[in-house]
Amino acid sequence: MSENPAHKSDKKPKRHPWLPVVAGIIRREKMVLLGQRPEGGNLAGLWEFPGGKIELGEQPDRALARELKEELNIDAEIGQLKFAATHNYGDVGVLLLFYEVNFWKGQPETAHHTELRWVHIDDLPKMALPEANRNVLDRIIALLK
Ligand code: DGT
Repeated sequence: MSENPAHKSDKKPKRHPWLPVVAGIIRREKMVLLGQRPEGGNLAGLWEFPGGKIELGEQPDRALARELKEELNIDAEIGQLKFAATHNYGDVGVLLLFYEVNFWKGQPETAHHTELRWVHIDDLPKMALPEANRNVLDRIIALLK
C-alpha cells in the first residue's frame, strides 16, 4: 500500500456551491425599499433588498437591472457597487453584492414579493431580515446615513 496521500482516495474534497447574488439599495431620503419574500419559497416571509441570482455569464449590474424589472417592474439605472458580503447557509454559500440604485422609472410593484415597504433606516433592525443581511446590517445602515 502506498503512503502517498495522493493515492489515498480518488475522491476530490466536496466543495459547497456558491450563489452569486445582487441586491439593490433603493432609497428615498432616509427610507429604503424592502420586499417580503413570497410564501412557499426559500426564506419565506423575510424582508430582503430586491435582487436575485446572477445568471451564468451575466454582468452583475445587468443582472440587478433585470431582477428589478422582473420583481418590481421598474427600469433602474444601477450605480456603484457599495460592498460585498458572504454568508454560509450550510449547504450553500451566498456572495451578496450590494449596489446603489441611482434612478428608476416607474412605480415599484409587487410582481414577486408579498409586500413592498419603504423602511426608515432606524427601523431596519426591527425587520425580519435574512441572516446574510442581519450580519452586515451595521454596514448597510452606515451606508444609508
Ligand atoms: P429562485 O426561485 O431559484 O429564483 O430562488 P430564490 O427566490 O430563493 O432566490 P433569489 O433569486 O431571490 O436569490 C437570492 C438568494 O440570496 C436567496 O437564497 C436569498 C439570498 N439572500 C440573502 N439576502 C438577500 C437580499 O437582501 N436580497 C436578495 N435578493 N437575496 C438575498
